Amino acid sequence: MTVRFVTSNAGKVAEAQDYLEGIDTVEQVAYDYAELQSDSLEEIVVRGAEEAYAALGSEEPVLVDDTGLFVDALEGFPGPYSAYVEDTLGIERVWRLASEEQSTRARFRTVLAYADGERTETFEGSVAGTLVAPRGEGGFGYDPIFEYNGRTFAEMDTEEKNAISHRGRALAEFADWYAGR
Ligand code: ITT
Repeated sequence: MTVRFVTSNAGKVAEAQDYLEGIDTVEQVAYDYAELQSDSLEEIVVRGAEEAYAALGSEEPVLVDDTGLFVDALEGFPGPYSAYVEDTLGIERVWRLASEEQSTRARFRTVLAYADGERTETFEGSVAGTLVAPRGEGGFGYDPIFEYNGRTFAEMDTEEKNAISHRGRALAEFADWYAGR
């Protein structure tokens, strides 16, 4: 069975395909589920996955991913509003804001929701790092300003990023559960 990854973000799909290779195929599906205005990534993905599954019809399960970048010294900003802030301020200004604080520690957090019409399950992953001036050509989104062990996520290939990242950890949990369900 194919898992339909409901997202507008091809970067997320590439990481899931790489991670789930040999377990199942992942197909990107465009469906603009109503993104709940909420502080909780869980609430956003659960609603999104159930809505998408019902709207898309057919049997294949769906996967929805909501991710946020949480800057410690900025009380978790931009968090669930990370997509809006990337579009409006841009990642370089997020780094500048953080660099005026005592600490540039930040964390990525991903919650994945799987829905197949019978059940909805969530899987979570997070990673801590520091924000730096943009470096690297790989990845997407905030990757160029997120440094982990001396390299930004944009300086890693998909496999290296998946081995340590928020999404890689959530995908690991999902893969375990999916294989044994
Ligand atoms: P969908 O909602 O259609 O899945 P999106 O890109 O809007 O796509 P999110 O709301 O989950 O998805 O993303 C929040 C923001 O975080 C957005 O600006 C992404 O580019 C960024 N982002 C998500 N995952 C990331 C990652 O692994 N590395 C860097 N930035 C990431």
